[in-house]
This record gives sequence, C-alpha cells and structure tokens, in this order.
Amino acid sequence: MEFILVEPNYAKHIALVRLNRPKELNALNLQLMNELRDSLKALDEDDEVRVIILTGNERAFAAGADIKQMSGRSAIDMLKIDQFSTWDQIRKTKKPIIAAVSGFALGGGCELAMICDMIVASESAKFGQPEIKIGVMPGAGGTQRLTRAVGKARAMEMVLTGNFISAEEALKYGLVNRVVPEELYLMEALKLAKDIADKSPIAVQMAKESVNKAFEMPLQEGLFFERKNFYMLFASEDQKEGMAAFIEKRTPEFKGK
Ligand code: DAK
Repeated sequence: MEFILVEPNYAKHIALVRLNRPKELNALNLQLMNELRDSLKALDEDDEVRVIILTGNERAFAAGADIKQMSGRSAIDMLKIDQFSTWDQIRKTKKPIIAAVSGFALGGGCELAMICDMIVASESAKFGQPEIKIGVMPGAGGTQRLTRAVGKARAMEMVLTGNFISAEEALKYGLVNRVVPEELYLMEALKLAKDIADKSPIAVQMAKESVNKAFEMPLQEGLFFERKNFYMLFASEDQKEGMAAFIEKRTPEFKGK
C-alpha cells in the first residue's frame, strides 16, 4: 500500500492505521480511500485486533477529498466511480475506531473522523467543512453527522461559511471526546483504546452497533434492537466469565467467545 501504514500489533489487541500522504496534507484520493477500506476490512477480520486507532500526522489528519483529482469530474463520473460504496464499507467496520486527530480535519477529513466512534484531538486540531468555499457542499455525511454532533446552529454556520473550529470549541460542542497537548494525542488515543481492548470484544461490538442505531432508528425500534443484542450476549462465554470474575473478585479474562 502506498498511502496507508498499518501496524496491526501497535499494542496488545490494538492496531494503528496511519493516513500517509503528508505532502498533500493527507488529501483523500481514490487510491488512499480504497487502501483504507481494505486495511480496515483486514483488521476487522483479524481476531487479535479489538480496537483500531486511525490517525494522520501532527499537521493534518486529512485536509479533505483530493480537490485536484476531483475538479474535472462530471456528475456522471462521480456516479460511476461510486465512492460512496467505499465510504459505506468503512462506516460498517464492526470494531471500534478511535480517530486521533491533529492539525487539519477538513471536508472529507472531518467526515472521516466523524465516521469513527470517538475522536481524541490534539490542541492544534482544526475541524471544518470548507466545501462551500470551492462551490460544493459536504457529501459524505457532513451535513448530517456534524448537525447531530454539534447541533443545528453551529453546523449551519460551519457548513455555510466553511470556517474552521478549534479543538477546544470541538470539545465544548461535543464533537470530540478529549483534547490534549499535541505531543500526547496519540498516547491519549492509545489509553482510551486500551480501556476498551480489555473488555469483551463481542460485547463491545454489539454495544457499538446499538449506539449507532440511536442515529438511525426511532426510539422504540432502537430499544428493541438494543434488547436483542443484550439477550444475545448471554450466549457468550465472555458474559459467564465477566460475571463470574465479579463474584469471585478477580479481573476477567475475556476471550471474544
Ligand atoms: N486536495 C488536494 N490537495 C490538497 C488539499 C486537498 N483537499 N489540501 C491541501 N492540499 C495540498 C495543497 O494543494 C498543497 O500542495 P502543493 O501546492 O504544495 O502541491 C499542499 O497540500 C499543502 O497545502 P497548502 O500549501 O495549501 O498548506 P496551507 O498550510 O497553506 O493551507 C489548508 C492548509 C488545509 C488550509 C489548505 O491546504 C486548504 O484549504 N486545503 C483544502 C481544504 C478543503 O477545501 N477541503 C475540502 C475538500 S472537498 C465524497 C466524499 C467526500 C468528499 C466528496 C465526495 N463521496 C463519497 C463521493 C469530500 C469533499 C472534500 O473534502
């Protein structure tokens, strides 16, 4: 792979995926997105991996889709390329993904971070949907996920002006989980990943799936979905182990079975 670096054993049960097109501020061209889709699929299928951290570098998580690659396309080109199927597959990753964001997370870069399950930001992070400045609008969830995360007033301002928000503002608005100094953002993401990786991977997966349904279903259906997943976990060895460990006052050893 040319634009993605993968460390499947970054830490115990934790993989690191790095967007690696630094000169172009990790602009998301088609090849990079395809490589990202393929690496996430492979990690999703790897039983050793329980949590994935997705990051860029200090200067940029990603400055958006590759404008140079996109600029000459017609609507029919866009339709034929069907980049949405790649984005959809990324979104369907079952394991939790933590975005570790430093520098620019703009346009598709902001949308990619929002597809992840949590965001750990460095103090230098800047989030924005600047598509309006180049004559278009967000196309990979920016008008929907951003609005749900930060509310209508703030999303509308960001989408219509294209102005960026700082990491501190993103924290205040509920877009990110935490903000730390730049030299610590990856460590902080790792800390969060470890806190999840020692839980039952089956329970984690079902819980992730259930929380995501809160954005897709009316409350009653969401509650029903949650209940099914809750029942299902009683079929796992991890449920027996987790509850036995509590009763025996010891640390559980989850096996993902
Ligand atoms: N595309 C291509 N190249 C980019 C780029 C981008 N998005 N962002 C930066 N670069 C390149 C610059 O062209 C420059 O390359 P050279 O000129 O040196 O060859 C290099 O990266 C360094 O950038 P700058 O020289 O501009 O660096 P500055 O520090 O001065 O400025 C900046 C940093 C991030 C403020 C600026 O580069 C900038 O405004 N970049 C564009 C940000 C932007 O407008 N992003 C939104 C793009 S539209 C879809 C899914 C998603 C999308 C569309 C469809 N489907 C599923 C169909 C998403 C669309 C978008 O994201």
